[in-house]
Amino acid sequence: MSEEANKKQYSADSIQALEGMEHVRMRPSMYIGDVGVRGLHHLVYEVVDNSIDEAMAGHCDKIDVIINEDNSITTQDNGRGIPVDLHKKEGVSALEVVMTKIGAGGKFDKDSYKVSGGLHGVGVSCVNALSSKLKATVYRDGKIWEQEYERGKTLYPVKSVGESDETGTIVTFVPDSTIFTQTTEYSYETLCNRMRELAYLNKGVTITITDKRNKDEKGEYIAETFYSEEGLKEFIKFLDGTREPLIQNVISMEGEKNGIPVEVAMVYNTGYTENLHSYVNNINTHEGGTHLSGFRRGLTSTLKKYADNSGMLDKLKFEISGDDFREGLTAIVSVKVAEPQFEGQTKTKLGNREVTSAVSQAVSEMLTIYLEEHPDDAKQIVEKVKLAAQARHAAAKAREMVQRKNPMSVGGLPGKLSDCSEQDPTLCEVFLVEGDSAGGTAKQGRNRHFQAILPLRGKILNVEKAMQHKVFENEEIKNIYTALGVTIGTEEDSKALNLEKLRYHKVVIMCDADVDGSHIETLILTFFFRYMRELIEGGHVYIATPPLYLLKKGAKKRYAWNDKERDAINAEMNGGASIQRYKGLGEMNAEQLWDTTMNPEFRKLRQVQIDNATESDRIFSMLMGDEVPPRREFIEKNAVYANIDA
Ligand code: 0RA
Repeated sequence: MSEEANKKQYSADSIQALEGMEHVRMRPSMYIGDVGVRGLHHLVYEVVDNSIDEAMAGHCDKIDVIINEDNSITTQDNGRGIPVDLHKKEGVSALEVVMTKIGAGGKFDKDSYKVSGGLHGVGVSCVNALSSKLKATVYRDGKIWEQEYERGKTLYPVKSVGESDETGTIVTFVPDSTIFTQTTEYSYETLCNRMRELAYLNKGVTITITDKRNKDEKGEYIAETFYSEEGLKEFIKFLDGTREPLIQNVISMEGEKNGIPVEVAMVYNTGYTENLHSYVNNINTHEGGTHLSGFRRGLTSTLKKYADNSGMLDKLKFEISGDDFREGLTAIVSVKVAEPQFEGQTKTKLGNREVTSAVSQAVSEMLTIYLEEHPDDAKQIVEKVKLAAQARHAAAKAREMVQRKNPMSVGGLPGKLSDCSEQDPTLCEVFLVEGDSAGGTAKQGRNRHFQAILPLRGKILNVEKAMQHKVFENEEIKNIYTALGVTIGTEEDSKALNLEKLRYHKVVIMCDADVDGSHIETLILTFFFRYMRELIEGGHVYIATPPLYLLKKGAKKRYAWNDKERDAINAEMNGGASIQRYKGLGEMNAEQLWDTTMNPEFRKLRQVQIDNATESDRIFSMLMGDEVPPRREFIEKNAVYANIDA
C-alpha cells in the first residue's frame, strides 16, 4: 500500500471505529443488555473478564476491584499488560485500538485461550464508550504507559509516565450518568457475588474487592478476598453448605475431552430439589444447553447401568426416568468453548453440538470410578432414586389436578380470586395478598378495571422442604397456578412453565411490612424461584411496598416508607406531627392502601430480578432449609436492609 493509500485506509478505519463507539452510546442495550442496575455492573464484569482471560492464559494470578468513593471503578491485574506497541494496521498504539475499537479485544492474540463470548466479551472499548471518563495504565516493557478518554474519545496519545519492572493493567472508569440514568451506584454485594463466583470458576486466582465508600468498626475499608484452591469442588460445598448431605464426598473431575476443557462437581443432599448450574467461559448459562444435556446424559446412563446391575430396582413397578436421578442433586458443569454459540431467549443457552458428548463422557468416567470405589454412597444414591421415582408417580397425579379445572370455582378460576374486567393480559395486574382481611381491603381499594386480588391464606407451603407432589397438592399453590393461567409443560420441555396464557403481566406480592410479612413474602418468592422461575425472568414479579408511617399535622397527611423519611417529613412539618406506625396492611383503609401501595401513579413497586442464579439458589436453600444458624446470621447481617425494604 502506498503511503497515501495507507493514510486513507487509516482515516477510514478510524472513522469506522468512531462510528462503532457512537453506536454503543446510541444503542447501549445491544451491547450490555440494559442501562439499569444490571448493565451498570456489567461494565465491571467486562473489564474483569479480560483480566480473567489473562489468568486463563497463565499470565495473571491477582485481580483487584475497587469501588472508589465517587462510585467509579478501578480494576487492576498482574497480567502481561495490554500491548502498547504500534498497531500496524491502525497506525496507533495497540492500547488505543483495544480501548477505542469495538470488537478489537482479542484480535491480535490468537495463541492464548480467548474464551470471552456471549453476553460478556463485547470488549473494554464498550466500557470506554459508556464511561464519562476512563484511564488506562499499563505496566509493560519496563515502563508505565497511560492514556485517558472521555466518552470513548482519546484525550492524548499513549504516553510513558514512568519506569517499572512490573507488568499489568489498571483501568479506572466513571460510568456515564447520561447513559445510566437510573443509577450509577454500585452494589458491593452484587460485585462480591460475581467475584466469588469467578474465583471458584478459576481456581488459583486471587480476586479482591474493596469498597472505599464504607469503613468497618476498625476504620478499615470494607473488603473481601476470594481465592479457591480446589475450584468447583469448593464451590459445591459453598452452595450446598446448608443442605444435609446424603453422601460425604463431592464427586468431581477436571480434564479435557475432545479438546474441550470440562470441569464437573456434584453432590447429593437429602432434599428434593435439583440444582444444576452450568457455565460456559465463566458465563452462567441459565437456559442450559448442550453441556447440560451432556451432563444429564452421562449421569443417567451411568447411574442406570449401576442400579440395574445392583438389582436394587428389581421390585420397582415402574420405569425410572431421568428426573429421578437428579432429586437432591447439586451440580456444577463448567466448560470452556473457543467459539461458543449462544441461543435462547436470553442468549444463555449453549448450542455447540460437539460439547454434549464431551461432557457426557467426562461425567460417565468420573461417576463410574466413584461408584466403584464408594459402594456405600452408591447404595444411598440408588435408594434415593427409587424413592424419587415413587414420589414422581404421586406428583404426576397431583400435577394433573393443577391442570384440570377446579370444580369448586366459577369458569375454572379460583373462587377466592376477585378478577379484573380488562381482557388484555399486558394491562392486567394481580395482587397476591396475605390473609383474607387485607385481601378485603385490597379488593375495595383496587381499580377493578385492571387489578385483580388473590388472597392467600396465612403462610403458604415452604416448597424448599416439600416433595413435589405436596407442592402440587397445596390449595394456595393450585390457586396461584389457575389464577395466573400458567400450566406446566411446553412442546419443547415437559417441565417448563407455559406462560402463553398468562392472565396478568404484573404479579404483585403484597404483604405486611413486618417480620411475618417478609417471611410470607420469602415463602412466595421461594415458590416462584423454584417452580415459576420463567415468570421472574420475564420480569412479571413485583413486590408492593406499603408505607411504614402515617404522619398527620392539622389537615396535612404524609406517608413515610422508612425512619429517615419519617424524620425528614416530620421536620418539614416543623415537628410535632402525630405519627402512626402501620403494623400491617389491615390497619390501612381501602383508600389509604390505594393511595400508597396500589395506585400506579404513586406506588413504589420493586421488580424481582435474579442477577446471580447460583447465589440466589444458595440463599433460598439457606433461608428456607433446615439449618437455623446460617439463616439467623443472614437475617442479622441484612437486618438494616430488611428495615429499609420493609
Ligand atoms: C490484548 C492482547 C493481550 C493482552 C490484552 C489485550 C489484555 C487486556 C486486558 C484488559 C485488562 N487486563 C488486560 N490484560 C491483557 C496479549 C498481550 C501479549 O501478547 O503480550
